[in-house]
Amino acid sequence: MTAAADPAPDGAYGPVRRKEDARFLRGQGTFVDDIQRPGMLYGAILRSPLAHARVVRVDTAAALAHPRVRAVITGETLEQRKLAWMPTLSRDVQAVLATDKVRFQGQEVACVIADDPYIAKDACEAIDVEYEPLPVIVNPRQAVAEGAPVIRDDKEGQAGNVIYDWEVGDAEGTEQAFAEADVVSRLQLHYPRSHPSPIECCGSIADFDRSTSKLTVYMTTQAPHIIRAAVALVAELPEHMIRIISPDIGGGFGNKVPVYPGYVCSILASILLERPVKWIEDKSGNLISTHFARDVYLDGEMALRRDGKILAVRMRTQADHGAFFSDAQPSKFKIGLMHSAFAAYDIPVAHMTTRGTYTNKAPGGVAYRCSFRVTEAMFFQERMMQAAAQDLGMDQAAFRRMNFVRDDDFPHRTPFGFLTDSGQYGKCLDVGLRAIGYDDFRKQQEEARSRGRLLGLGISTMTEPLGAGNSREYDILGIKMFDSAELKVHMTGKAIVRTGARGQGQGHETTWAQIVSHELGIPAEDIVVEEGDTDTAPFGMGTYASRSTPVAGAAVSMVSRKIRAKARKLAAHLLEVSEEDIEWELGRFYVRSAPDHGVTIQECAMAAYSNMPDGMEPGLENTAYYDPPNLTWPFAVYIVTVEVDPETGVWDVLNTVAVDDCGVRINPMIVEGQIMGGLAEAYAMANMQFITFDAEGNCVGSNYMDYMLPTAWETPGFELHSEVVTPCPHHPIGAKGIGECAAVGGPAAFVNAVLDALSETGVRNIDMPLLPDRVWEAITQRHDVSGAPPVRTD
Ligand code: MCN
Ligand code: CUM
Repeated sequence: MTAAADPAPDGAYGPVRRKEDARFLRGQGTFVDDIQRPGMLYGAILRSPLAHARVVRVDTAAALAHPRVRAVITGETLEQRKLAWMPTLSRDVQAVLATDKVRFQGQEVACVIADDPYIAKDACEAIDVEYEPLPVIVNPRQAVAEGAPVIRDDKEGQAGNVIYDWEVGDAEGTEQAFAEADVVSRLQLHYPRSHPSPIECCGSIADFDRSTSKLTVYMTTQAPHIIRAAVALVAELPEHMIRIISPDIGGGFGNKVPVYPGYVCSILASILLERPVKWIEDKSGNLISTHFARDVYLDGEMALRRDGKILAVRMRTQADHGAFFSDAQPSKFKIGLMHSAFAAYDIPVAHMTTRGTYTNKAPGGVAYRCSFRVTEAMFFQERMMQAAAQDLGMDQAAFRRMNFVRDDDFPHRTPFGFLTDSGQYGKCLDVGLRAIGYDDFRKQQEEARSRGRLLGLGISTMTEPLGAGNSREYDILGIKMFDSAELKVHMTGKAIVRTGARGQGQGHETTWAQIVSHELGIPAEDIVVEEGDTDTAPFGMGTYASRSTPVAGAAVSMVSRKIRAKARKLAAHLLEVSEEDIEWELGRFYVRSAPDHGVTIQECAMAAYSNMPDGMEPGLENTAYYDPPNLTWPFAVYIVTVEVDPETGVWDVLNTVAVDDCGVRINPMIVEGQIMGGLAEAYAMANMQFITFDAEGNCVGSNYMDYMLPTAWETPGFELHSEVVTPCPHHPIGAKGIGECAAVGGPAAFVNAVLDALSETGVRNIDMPLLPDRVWEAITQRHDVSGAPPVRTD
């Protein structure tokens, strides 16, 4: 079967209310912490207060003396069993519990197992750890400075703190294009660390059954099958003896892809004690130690012709990976899909160099609504576009439009080598400009300026790659990226569909049912969707990089078509005609020459169990594995207008317009929810969220007093537009991913708007978050405000 779009009659797509919300709104979801197992014990983790120190001694005697403490696991305990280190998803190793050194504040040092979680936590405080502090490295510059301490001295052959140097593109061609440029525009910025902050923290319950040797783990994971593979490696258990169950998840945002030491500790404790062991991370633990995102220094230039044509782009990036390189990303690419930058523009040549370094910070980089660092790529792209237009004295919209890939120019090879396949970029921009009232706003802005008021407008336009893989190019640890769906139609015509994805709030229980319904005409309410149990779900790579609809969703439609093909044979048998004489309309087969003579899909289902033709295998179920030919490339335009108060640096959003083209929308209401959520996060990153480190490596922002999560009160309103639909040419239902678009493209629109308001000052950059004091500094001092400000601790 090919993926070519099938002209299935329109049926089930539309703004159907989310099925899962019935239980969520009633507080009846089942999250990891809701699950109780008989005889369950509780784990708590002691974390390092220091960012870099030698571990001299860990004294657990006082903790162990507590009558209700069952075990204390330390790095030393694990080392004796060769379990102190675990493999990461980027082929590094990470300490499960510290042995030789601690390498970031919040690193896991010991794990106490007790009868209840409070005792476990108290007993952690009774553990006496002697540390010998070491010099601390908190940014890539310090990491490569002369005489810098080697953070990863556990690794043989690791002389310094560089993890990798990697490049992509055409260095020579780019050099030449720059030599021929009329204008060269430059921009340097830092995309700060940000934090996914799901409402539910990470957690697991490991339950090892000695009698069957089977290990069951309930776990907050976005990728249960990958975790099963990782556990098989760490615990040295064969895969069929491991069952990972990911129940309801209270938000993931990328936070829940990696393997965490807490998971491993609960598993090892359960194997050791032969009791179920629950570990639930607390909020500060999550904020301080969980996988972060971004923390990339971007520096680049653009070669331009006087009339505005972009000739070439050069980018240099430096990524701060923290103490362990543990990003979950395609193994072929060292810095994720950063080189998807500038894909929306027709640029002949480009070159990028990247360097990854270790620092004394929690590991991270790829996590938080990013599709493997696309967020940084698009942020730099759209900030650079604004700077270049300004340098040329060109209109922001006209400059973008002039350089867009044209509608008739697909498939298009991007400057770094991706292949984009469809889009109507100019049309999306038109819709956005009209909605924001572009020309009027520019006039208002002029007029306001003459009265000392600062109005600004920021544009961000981008296409981004969502839905890895194809399996030729994308793998994680060698496991190819494809996905799967299994569909079982019961004899009554009700059905269950399972996929290898695992939603965390995106509405899969609704949209997968809509896809089956669209393909087969079975009402969506008659279809149950189940994900996240490795014993029952078909193998898949999980949910991240907005890959569920592009890959698992495609598998859902392909398996439905396999079912339809078999049902057609059953219909021919029931109607006593040959298959060629059968026509399909949604939910029903009929005889071409006698349209009233037909059978429903439900009647076919019954026949599959009660009246199949001779020689036909009974039943109506199947599985499809889907390996997408390409990524999907949604396009988006975000336009923001702001007013900046020159006295205080406070800025207010006046208007936000979003035009998202994600191809065919299965459920427009869910899609809008995804866009609104993403814009709220984009606004938060641009405006208020700040998680940084002082010179000693202390995490500043380890609680929600310091690290702001916007509520409805802080979040401005958004105007969404859905009129541009460019179906994905290779996806069976023409859909493209949407889960990350607004978080990826949004931040640049907010930042561009504030800088546009400040255009008279000559300020080129203020690094996020654009807190009032930083904006005020830019206005009054008339200089760029870059990097995280040093946080004094004396
Ligand atoms: N959809 C649709 N029509 C389309 C595209 C998508 O109706 N053309 C629907 C989908 O069927 C799905 C939802 O929109 O119900 C998102 O789909 P998709 O773009 O495929 O993204 P994923 O389901 O793979 O979700 C992952 C993505 C990522 S990577 C992060 S990070 C993120 C995000 O989703 N985390 C989220 N959105 C989130 N939303 C919630 N509520 N919680 C998170 O943790
Ligand atoms: Cu990069 S966060 Mo999402 O891809 O799970």
